Amino acid sequence: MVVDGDFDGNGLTDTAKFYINENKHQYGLFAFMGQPSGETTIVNLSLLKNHDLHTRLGVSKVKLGRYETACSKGYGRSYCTSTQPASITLEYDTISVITFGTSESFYYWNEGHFSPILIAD
Ligand SMILES: [Ca+2]
Repeated sequence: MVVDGDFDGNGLTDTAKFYINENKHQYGLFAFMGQPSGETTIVNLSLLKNHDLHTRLGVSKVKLGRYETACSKGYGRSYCTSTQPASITLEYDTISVITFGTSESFYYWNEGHFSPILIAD
């Protein structure tokens, strides 16, 4: 499960990938961010404990555009906040993580770092 894209819009290719640690029963989603220096910066996007869950996860790249979030769909806009807005507009390649049958979250580049947001649950 690997996704390539330019997640931060710096013109260099970045890669997102799940890694599983069998010994610790953990898995994590990591982004490998290409830097102008030629180095790669690694960002840990999420670390989860139930490693059996990985068989039900999918990661993909999202098309640019405007998306309604779970906040606006499920709970009403009055519950939306600055960190969970009613909608987001994606200007850069964005990582989607789907837990099949359960939820979809985006990890999108927002003001210099990745922001997670729940799109559907
Ligand atoms: Ca990039």
